[in-house]
Amino acid sequence: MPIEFTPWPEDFARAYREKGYWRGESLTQILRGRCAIDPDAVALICGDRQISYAEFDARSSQLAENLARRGIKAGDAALVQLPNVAEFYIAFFALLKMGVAPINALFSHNRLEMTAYAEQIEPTLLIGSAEHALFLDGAYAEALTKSFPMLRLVAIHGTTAYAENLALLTEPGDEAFGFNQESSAPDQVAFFQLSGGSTGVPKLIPRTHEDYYYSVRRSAEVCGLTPQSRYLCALPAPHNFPLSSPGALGVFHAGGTVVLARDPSPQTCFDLIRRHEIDIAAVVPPIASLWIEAAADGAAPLATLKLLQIGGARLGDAVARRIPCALGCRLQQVFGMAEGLVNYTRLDDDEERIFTTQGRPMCPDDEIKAVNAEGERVGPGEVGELLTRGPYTIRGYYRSPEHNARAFDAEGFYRTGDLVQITEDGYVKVVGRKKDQINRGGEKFSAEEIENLLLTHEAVMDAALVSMPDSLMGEKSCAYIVANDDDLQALALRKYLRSLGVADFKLPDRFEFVGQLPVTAFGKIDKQTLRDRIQTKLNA
Ligand code: AMP
Ligand code: DBH
Repeated sequence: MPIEFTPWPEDFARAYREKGYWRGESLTQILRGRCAIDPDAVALICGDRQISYAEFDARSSQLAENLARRGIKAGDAALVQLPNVAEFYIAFFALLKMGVAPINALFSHNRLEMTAYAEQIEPTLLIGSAEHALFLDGAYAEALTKSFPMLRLVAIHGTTAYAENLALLTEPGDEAFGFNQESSAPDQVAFFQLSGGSTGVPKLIPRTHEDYYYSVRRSAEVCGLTPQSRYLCALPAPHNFPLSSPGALGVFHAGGTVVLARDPSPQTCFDLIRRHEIDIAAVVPPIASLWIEAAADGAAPLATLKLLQIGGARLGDAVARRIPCALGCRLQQVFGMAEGLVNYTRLDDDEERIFTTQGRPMCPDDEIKAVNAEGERVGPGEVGELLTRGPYTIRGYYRSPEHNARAFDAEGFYRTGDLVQITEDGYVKVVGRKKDQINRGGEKFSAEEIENLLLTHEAVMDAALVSMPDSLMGEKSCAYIVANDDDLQALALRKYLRSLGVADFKLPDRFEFVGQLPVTAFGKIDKQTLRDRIQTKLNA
């Protein structure tokens, strides 16, 4: 059974095909295409390993073969959590070749997130990493297998006593390839992307082969990738930005080389940039600040770096202006979302544009509008919520009819929850947010998710999570708590949240204990007042 998703209306689909955005091709064509052109070119560098396109293709087919032998089949879903290692891409293509839809969890995700994903996709396959605390021993994998009887295979990157070794499953075997290359149809779901969320339960984003392929192809074009491109993947590999904007898939499409960094610190990345003559890299704003600082501290120049892409959270104009001089490269702002729409400043834009806007949509048929509270379009330069639809923006989250009714308007526009200004010539500036989300230096999560967890603590009567400004991260989170126990302390609440298995980046950075929470005229918690309060307190 193909994975369900909300299709584009027939007239839109027809237009997107006629205009060549959708080409009826599976994402697996990215690898196949490069193998036909230059199989010996280096696709991936991971530590000391250099992997050619031919080897990449062969290993992913071998893994598919081995998974198929163990009963994994087209139409299945897989829960995958890997750090930045070559096997992430090898496994991704293996699953695409088999028509198995993966959900690629971030390495920072923990038990709570992983279990919530499993509940939604009912995976037959779990791929994890022995480096992650969850998979150090077999307890969590066993618990998942108990809760999800359809889960039939666990493969772990690294050696464990309890599961198959993922890397070994990619090793060329003696047997002839027999697996059935049964990629799902190009107009069907290829994989799930993750949303930063604005509700209690994280929503999954079904992406089809041809819609995602378009965004990869067009991104590679906008960013000028060639077979000579050498891209540093320093952000978590599964994230939409380093996967597709243009990210690793864009680089593979162009025939270039992806170099994997285990973390985005200047210590790790500067060395890789010099050693592997990196010319393009992508980071979030706080990392850009760390890179600037390290460069000012006399780190050797990054001579080969031509383009630094920054996105995921709002980049301050002042930091933007420092990039070219401090790092000796051009800046490209990228404002994207896993739901689809990606905006880029263009390589030939003038500096003012590059420093002060988050770019413009990559596709001529991306429709964008900024609307006021009544849903009416506002004029150029006025602030409104950004709504969008287009050939690579989803029409619905996975199995979320109620949420979809709110997240999309009657004409199928996705309500991004971002407050923007759209300039006369179609450039977008992000000025704020309507959605109840924390964006902690590019790592996004729903306030409601954490509030719900806090409310399960016996001493917590009421809870509200709001963002507070932070000079490095842009924002951090502050939890306002009404407790029925005067002795309740921040430490105990953090410990409690940890015990629930929530990812560390979602733990409130600060707790404020209060007698009651302010409410609006409608009786809802007045978060703006709380944001103002914490800001005043921090300023004082
Ligand atoms: P998600 O929907 O979880 O993929 O997160 C996408 C969201 O990240 C956007 O809707 C914005 O709120 C935020 N975002 C991404 N890139 C930028 C950027 N360059 N500037 C400001 N916000 C951004
Ligand atoms: O933050 C994002 O989700 C994001 C940022 C830049 C994204 O999805 C993208 C580019 O594609």
